[in-house]
Amino acid sequence: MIKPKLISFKLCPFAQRAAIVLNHKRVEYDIEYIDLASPPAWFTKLSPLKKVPILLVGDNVIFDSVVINEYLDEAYPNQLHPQDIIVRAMNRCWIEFGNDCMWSMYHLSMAETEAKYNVIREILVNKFDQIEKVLIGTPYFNGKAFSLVDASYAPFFQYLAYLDEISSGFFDTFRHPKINIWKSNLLKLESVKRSCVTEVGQLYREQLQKRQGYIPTLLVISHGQDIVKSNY
Ligand SMILES: N[C@@H](CCC(=O)N[C@@H](CS)C(=O)NCC(=O)O)C(=O)O
Repeated sequence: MIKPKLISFKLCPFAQRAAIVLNHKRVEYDIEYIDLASPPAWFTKLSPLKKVPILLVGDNVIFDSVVINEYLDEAYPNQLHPQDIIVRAMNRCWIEFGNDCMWSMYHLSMAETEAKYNVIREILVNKFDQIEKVLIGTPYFNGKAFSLVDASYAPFFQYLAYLDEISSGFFDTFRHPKINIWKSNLLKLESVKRSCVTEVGQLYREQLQKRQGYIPTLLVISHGQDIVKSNY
């Protein structure tokens, strides 16, 4: 089988989803991180939406993390998507919901003022209320078997945990006990830990620091070390 190559960016949670599936399935793959602020010409030519991730399989360019993961699931043994077609459809629905959560988190990190930040935070917490209601399995979304939904949410939880260190309150164990258990189960998986560069937390804080918004006012980076200013 052709060895796939994942084109990524060190701070892309979408690309991380594909790396998780590749790791989980123990697929041999190459990975190349590009600088999205100054993408190489070959990438701009290859990527129809100019976004990462793309997966190169021979001459084929597969784009969008959800499509890439579906491809990987079909191409390699040990199917992660559930067999039952209605469960599979519901899983796809919640993956789409996870995309929405990811964008809320992005908007949260870009919020210009505390008031805007609080509005988006409320939207995200309300989304958590909905997820909490559909979470019936343990340790993973569908129960015992790790699936594509899990791979989709793990990077979201990872980045939200970084934001939570700066402005806590996303992971309310009383309001969302099941989400908290799910999140912890996902973040301790080796396939998740190995899906990003080790310095991702620091890079993310540096990226936040550069933004003109509310979040940077809570975070000061000095001499390579983070100092989180308490907002309470
Ligand atoms: N729906 C896409 C979203 C990918 C995405 O937005 N990637 C970001 C980096 S995390 C990107 O490449 N942005 C560059 C741009 O928008 O120009 C997916 O799931 O793969």
